[in-house]
Formats: sequence, structure tokens, C-alpha cells
Amino acid sequence: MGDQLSRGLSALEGIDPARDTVLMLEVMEEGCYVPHHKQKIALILSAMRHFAEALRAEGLRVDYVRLDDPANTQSFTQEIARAVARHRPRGLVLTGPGEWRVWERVRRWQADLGVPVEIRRDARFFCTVKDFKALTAAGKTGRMETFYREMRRRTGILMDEGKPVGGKWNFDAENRKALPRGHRAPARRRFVPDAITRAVIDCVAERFPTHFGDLAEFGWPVTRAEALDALDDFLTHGLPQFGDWQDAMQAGAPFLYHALIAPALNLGLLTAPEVCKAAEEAYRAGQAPLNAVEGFIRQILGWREFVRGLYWSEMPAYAQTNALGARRPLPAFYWNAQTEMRCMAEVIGATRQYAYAHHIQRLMVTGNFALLAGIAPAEVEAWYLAVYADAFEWVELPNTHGMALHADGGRLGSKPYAASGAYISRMSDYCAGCRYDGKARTGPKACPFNFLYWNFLATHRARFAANPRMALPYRTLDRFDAAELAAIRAQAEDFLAKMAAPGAGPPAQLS
Ligand code: DLZ
Ligand code: SF4
Repeated sequence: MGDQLSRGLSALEGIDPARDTVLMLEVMEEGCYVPHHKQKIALILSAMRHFAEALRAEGLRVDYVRLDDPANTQSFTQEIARAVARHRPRGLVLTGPGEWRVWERVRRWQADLGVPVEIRRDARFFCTVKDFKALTAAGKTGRMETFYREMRRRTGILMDEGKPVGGKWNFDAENRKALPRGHRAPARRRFVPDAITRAVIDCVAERFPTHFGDLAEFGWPVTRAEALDALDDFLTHGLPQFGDWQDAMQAGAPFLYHALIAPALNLGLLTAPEVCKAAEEAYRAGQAPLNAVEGFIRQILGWREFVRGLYWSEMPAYAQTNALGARRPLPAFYWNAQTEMRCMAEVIGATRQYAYAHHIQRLMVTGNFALLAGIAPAEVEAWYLAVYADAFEWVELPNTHGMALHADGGRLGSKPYAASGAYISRMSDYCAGCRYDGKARTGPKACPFNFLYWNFLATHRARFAANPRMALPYRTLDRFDAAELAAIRAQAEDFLAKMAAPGAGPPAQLS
């Protein structure tokens, strides 16, 4: 499958070139279950075609059904049925898919097709789902930080004689610096599309014309060699500064010091252990400081593994919760970037151009806005799943549903990641060019993040006021006089009513 492009994939173990055939399918069904960014589709299809070429070069037989094959039924299940008729195999072997939706289909194949189907465990992660469940039973997955420490102990990554390197598990306090004014980050490695990618780009432009996003700036790695090159670029030009500035945002600079390897990692072109090992080696060789390396490794060994364990332990119920009762439709500006909020326009505009935004842009700009504005989780989740090149549901859903929207009632994060314009103003240069005033709470120039933030806290007082991590903002809220609070609430209500008005929904082709 499109996110299983690893030579070490369990499904390929013990493959016999004389007897076995690798089946790969490009299907419209997978291209259309959300309006994926055109670059995301191009990335997956190009990486699939390159992977098939690499397997063939190795002497393996690959049956590859292309999107434009006239006989293609464009559905996974029907294409499997056609392939079974074509090859009359003794059985099918596959690695369990990365998404619940696909899993639901796959587990019916044996009964539907009348051939044995062996579903192997996806072994590309540090922690198995079974282990995650055992850790949950032992009370070690209550919070990511506890789980992460356990993973550090188990793997020995960034450990010296059973103790965390540097004497601390977490150096995040050093990782929250804003960029100096006028700072210029180095240009990052991008990959020029080859003939295979160019053909895919043309195919996507023709077949998915109404989907979100531009194709012009396509520059993602599509082969293992390119993915290793991208990793190398990060280790040299990103990692040394990654820690200090991982939360900073700058207009016109979407990449800064971020790794940019999530698409390759989630497709299987890189493995999590090799990426962590490379980062640790950079630290041990004195090429990058500990706060950067620990912060980066925590993303992969901690967060990525934690959200995957959570997804497979708690689906399908996990997606159904809506703890804060958020029901507003997703505003059109999430698709067309037409908003006077400069932070939102910048992040959404860059997302359209690159199918990318970094973690703070996702969490504290587009995610934070959706949280404060009470947008329905399912609509926000479909958006994140569609617009980012690295988005597969196992990783996207917990991050959006749990971390950004608090829709799981706090399973993933002990407090909501809600912030006012003051946070965005401190961590970015967006506000300087904005028509709103990042400091104003009410009035015609008030930053929407401000009145929405205080309105959010007032609305959910019963749920959050007793949370010690929320004590400070509630103390501030309690100091507002009645007239100011009334003005904040009225302005928020007015803003939200206009945002949700008929005609303010998504552009027709994306609804
Ligand atoms: C996201 C995606 C897209 C756009 N296209 C394909 C495809 O044509 N063939 C395929 O095998 N996978 C594709 N994918 C990834 C799947 O939607 C899904 O995430 C994985 O199959 C789950 O393991
Ligand atoms: Fe965003 Fe508010 Fe700053 Fe404008 S003033 S960029 S809306 S945070």
C-alpha cells in the first residue's frame, strides 16, 4: 500500500522471486476519501512507482495497476478481486494497513475472495500495539512523557548507563525561543521531479482538478536515496538550530529548521530507528546540541509512537467523542486562505503551496483557531488529513482530535492547547503585518484570537477552571470587569455567527 514503501516491510519477508508477485494498486477511492492535497497524491503515487521500479530492479515480479489503466475499477477490494482472478494465488500476504478505514475492508477479504489472507504485523515502529496496551494496563501510557521515558529506557536511545543523557529527560524549556528580527534560515534541500514524478504530476492535475493545493512547488523526496539525502540535509542544516527555534514562526519561511522528513517517514522510505540513531550520533559527535537532539527524538520515539498506540488501542470509538460539543462548520478560509487574520492566511497559504506546515503552525495557529471557534472535530480532521503530505489517519487523528481540539476530553493532553493572540505575537512576526491588533481584546481592531480565547475560557469554565494548569488564565479572566467580559462575549458571538453564516461554507467543489 501507498504508505508501506519499505524494503523491510513484514509482507515482503521471505518473498520468493520465482513464485511470488508483489501487487500494488493506484485507486481513485484512496485518492478521494478526503480532497487530498494534489502534492500528497503526487507524492504517494510517485513514491509507489519508484518503489515498484526498485523491486523490479532487484528481480522481483511486480503487478502494478496504474490510476489510468482503463480496466482499473478504482477500488481496493475490487482490484484485489481482479488480481486474484488474474493470478489465482494460493494466498495473499499483506502488512496490516495504517488506517482503520482500510483495515475494516481488508479484514473481510478472506471471506469475500475465498483465498487465505495472512495479515502480518507492521513492525516498522518501536512499540507494538500489544506492548502499548500492556503499558496502558501498567499505567505507563497515561501521559506521553511517562511513555516516552519508558521508550528511552527500553531502546537505550540517549541513555548513559540507565540514566538520561545530560541528566534530564526533557529540555523543552530551552526550545521556545522566538527568531531574532530579520533572521534568515538556510535554504533547505528540495528534490527536482524526475520523469516518473512529472508523469504523475500531470496525471494528478488531470484527475484531481478540484482538490486542494498547488503542484508547482513539488519538491518532496520520492525514493529511499532522496529520503536519506533529506535526512542528511536536516542533520547538517536543521538539527543544530532545531531545538532553539522549533516553536518559532516567520512569514514567508515555512521550513526554518524543521526536519521535513515526516512524509518520507510515514510512507516508509525512512525508518524511525535509523532516524533516531542518526540524530543521536550527531549529538555524540558534537554536531548538534542536546536540547535539539532530545526534542527531535522525543517527536519520533515519544509522540509518534504514543499517538499510534493510542489510535490502535482506542479506535473506532476515539474518533466519535466531541468533549467540548464543537459543532460549527469549517470556514471557507481553511481552503482558500482568504482571511484578514494574517497568521491564518500565511499558514494556510503555505500549506496550499507546499502541503506542509510545521508543528506549531498546525497546533497553535490553524488548530488553536478551530479549538477556540468550536469547529466540529470531524470537519477539522478531514481538513488536516487532506492538506498535509505526511497525513495518515493513525498519526493525524490523535494529533487533531486529541491534541489540537481536546475532543477526547483530555486523554492525550492534560489541558487544551488554547492560546490568545499574545502567543502568536510572541512566537512569530505575523502580527506586524496584520490588520488586527494582537494586543486588543475588543473593538474593531481586536485580534480574533483574543476575544475567542477569553470567550472559550468563559464558555468552558465548568470543565477547566479546577485544572491547576489553567489556574493562571482563569485568574486573569476573573479580573476582567463585567462590562469587558460582556463585550468580549458579544464580539466573539458576532464573529462566530458571521463565520458560520450560510454562504460562508467551503467552496462548492470541496464541500
Ligand atoms: C492516501 C493514498 C492515496 C492518495 N492513494 C493511494 C493509492 O492509490 N494506493 C494505495 O495503496 N494507497 C494510497 N493511499 C494511502 C491509503 O489511503 C492508506 O493510507 C493506506 O493504504 C493505509 O495503509
Ligand atoms: Fe493572527 Fe491576531 Fe496576530 Fe493578526 S493580530 S496575525 S489575527 S494573532
